[in-house]
Amino acid sequence: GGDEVLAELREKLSPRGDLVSPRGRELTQAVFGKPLTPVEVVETICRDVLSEGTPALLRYTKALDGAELTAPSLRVPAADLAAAHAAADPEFLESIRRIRDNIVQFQTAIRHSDVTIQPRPGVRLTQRYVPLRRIGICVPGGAAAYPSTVLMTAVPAQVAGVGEIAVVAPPTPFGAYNNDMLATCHELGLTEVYRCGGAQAVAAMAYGCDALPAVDKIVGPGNLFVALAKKHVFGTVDIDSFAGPSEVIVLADETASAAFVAADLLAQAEHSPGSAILITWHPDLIEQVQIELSSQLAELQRSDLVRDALADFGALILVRDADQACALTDSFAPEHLHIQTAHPSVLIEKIRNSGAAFLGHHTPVALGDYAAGPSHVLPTGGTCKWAEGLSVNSFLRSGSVTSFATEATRAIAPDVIRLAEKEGLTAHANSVSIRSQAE
Ligand code: HSO
Ligand code: ZN
Repeated sequence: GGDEVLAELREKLSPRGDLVSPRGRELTQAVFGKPLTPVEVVETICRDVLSEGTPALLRYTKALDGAELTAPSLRVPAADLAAAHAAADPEFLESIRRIRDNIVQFQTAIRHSDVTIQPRPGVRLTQRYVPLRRIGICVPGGAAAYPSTVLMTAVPAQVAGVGEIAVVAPPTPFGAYNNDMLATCHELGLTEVYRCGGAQAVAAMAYGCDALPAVDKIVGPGNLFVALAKKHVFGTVDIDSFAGPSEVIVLADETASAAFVAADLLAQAEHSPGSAILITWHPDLIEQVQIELSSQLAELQRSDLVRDALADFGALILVRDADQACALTDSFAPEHLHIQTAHPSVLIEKIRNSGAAFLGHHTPVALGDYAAGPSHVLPTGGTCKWAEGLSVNSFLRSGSVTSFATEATRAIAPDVIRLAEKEGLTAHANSVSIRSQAE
């Protein structure tokens, strides 16, 4: 049944910080002198960066990323950002600007604004929203370069009005030495870019060091070590989420195109690891999609990786009807939900849980990944049951503002005093009664 298949997938997709892999055994033996689990690695790195600061950040950048940097060369010079921008493909930069405008338009529209009510004469209650002062963005740089991640994190922060944005990317050809990534930073006016990644970059941003001043919140995707480090420093700073591999559930009926559905599943698997699940109540579609998958796979650049990801984390599930499909989807709670049916807006109403939903045959998830306007940083691993995707509002902190005139305080005083006395807190009661007595 679909239930078991999905439960098994959830299990396989959940990040494991407690296991030493064969490669991890070798690497941790070399760097730490003993085999450590990922959680132990992250705890060690965070502890060292907290106590030693910049030297520990540089030491781990050398030991784990192989880059010998100094405190000054950790930060990408302004001239390098400008040079990357000058060297970038002008059409690429035009796309970046158009996409930025799309993101700004949507994020501006959904930005929380202050709310004030005056429920009774003399009472004024406000919820006000204040941008965070300084945030840090993790940009991955392992298997591919992600200028889109710079857009999908920095632009919402800018719309919120965040004053300072630090970007960290590992010192790799896909990270802090990637021309497109650097050009995107320059285009967006991001001047603080650091050549570091992994747990050491997260720890530096959380605790602060001479070379990298502390931030208030850390966002953005990363590998297991980045995710575990963010979890470790949560509480010292805020984080966006504890993210695992990307996922999609495609719901499709007989109106769906097998070619489109297969293309969408392959796009998700391309994240390798990425989980791609089709749920349909149209039996013919499974077979048609299978045929499309193998013919489209042959044409892809990373076809081996994509094939493996599909085999490990993919599923084609046949259900009785649309209701069963919706129930299964809801319990899996996918990061991405793509509804390719005759009436997608009817089905979406039956599904509570999805990080981001895409409706219709012509709304591939890739539109959201790159250009539509909502951020592509989304809750994975079933966490969309209680978490939400990154947005402008992730960079605002709200606080209340209360103001009572004399008469209003006098009117509410008996209720306050009664409760304070019940709690045995007579000083509380007194601080109110003293005002009711005053003339
Ligand atoms: N699907 C990823 C975002 C992404 N896709 C970046 C391509 N580049 C997580 O939502
Ligand atoms: Zn994607």
